[in-house]
Amino acid sequence: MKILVTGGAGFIGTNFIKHIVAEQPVWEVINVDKLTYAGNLENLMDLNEQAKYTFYRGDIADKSFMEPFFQRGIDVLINFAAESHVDRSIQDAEPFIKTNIAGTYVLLELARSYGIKKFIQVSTDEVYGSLESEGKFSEESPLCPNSPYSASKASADLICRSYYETYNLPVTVTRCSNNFGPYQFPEKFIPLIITNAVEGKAIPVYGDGLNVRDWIYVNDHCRALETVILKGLGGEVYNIGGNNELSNLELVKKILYLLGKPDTLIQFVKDRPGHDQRYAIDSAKMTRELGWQTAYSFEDALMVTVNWYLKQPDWWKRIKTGVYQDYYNKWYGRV
Ligand code: NAD
Ligand code: TDX
Repeated sequence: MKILVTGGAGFIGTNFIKHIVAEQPVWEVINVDKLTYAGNLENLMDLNEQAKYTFYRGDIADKSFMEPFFQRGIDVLINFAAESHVDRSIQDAEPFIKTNIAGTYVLLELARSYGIKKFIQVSTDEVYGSLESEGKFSEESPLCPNSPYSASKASADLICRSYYETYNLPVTVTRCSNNFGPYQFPEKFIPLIITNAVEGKAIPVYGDGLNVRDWIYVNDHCRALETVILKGLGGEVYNIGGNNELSNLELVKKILYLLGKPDTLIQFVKDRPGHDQRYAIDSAKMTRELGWQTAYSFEDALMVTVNWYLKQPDWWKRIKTGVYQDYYNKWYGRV
């Protein structure tokens, strides 16, 4: 089987490729990634030499660059490529529109022209918008995105839907909750907490810190995506969640405790505009129809993640200097 992974040098894509190379060694994996600030080829340097893996640098929105991959034939495409950070989308939505919407459209068009067995669009629970204290998102919940990021992902989901309904293209959309684990870029909350705490820097908590997220270990998401490739149906949406809700404040305190750092590092800062209050996802369909469920306990996975960052200071220190530092100062320094 030949699988085209787009955005495979990012956080989830990296973990997914490592998972597939280990679990499905006969699959041929092609990774196409633009290597934006979030893409890091260093992540995949340790792939074993037997791995049937190749990398190409390019943009999913560039049709002439992408076309030869489809001409040569692909069985499965899994699209991770995206601009993925909500705060960046608030500062500048343009790359989100170009990659997340126009890029997905290019992939769908090429898949329609050349044919494909499965097209998996990796989406997010954020397309459903925000919940108050009760209830969970099901696959039937209305799409109600609140940030330019989530609106761009919801747009792509709807274009995917239309390609199934109109052209019978076998597109499956997955919507996962907040991932955490090794190789996550330290602009995202969990690695930001860990790395700032290690450096003795303040931990910026938006608003009152009572916003709730459902956290899932990235390996559980990767296992779910492998299951969708093997058993998922075209035209379907599958929610993937960790069933593990925590307020941001609870989460920071847990990590500070694991690191033996004081709560005095917590610094409440200006809230994110349009900040969704709560996400909670019902993944009963994944369990009922495809037999998937999470395999990792949150506490164990958080410990593994904290230890990974403690053992990889060079990896994140290289990232946290330079261009990223400029972004950090601009965003957190705003009034
Ligand atoms: P990430 O930002 O770490 O990685 C994105 C990757 O896409 C990077 O390697 C980047 O270089 C690449 N990329 C960006 N624009 C591209 C383009 N035009 N062409 C080719 N490559 C491009 O993101 P992530 O956290 O790994 O998320 C991966 C996917 O999963 C995204 O689609 C995101 O919306 C979705 N998702 C993420 C989470 C989460 O918690 N991180 C949860 C649910 C869904
Ligand atoms: O400095 C911070 N302080 C803070 O309080 C940051 C970066 C975040 N937060 C809060 C905002 C959120 O309530 O923590 C929560 C998590 O924030 P992020 O890590 O930015 O994740 P989120 O906005 O929930 O989106 C993530 O999950 C869904 C991913 O970035 C998306 O790509 C994915 O679709």
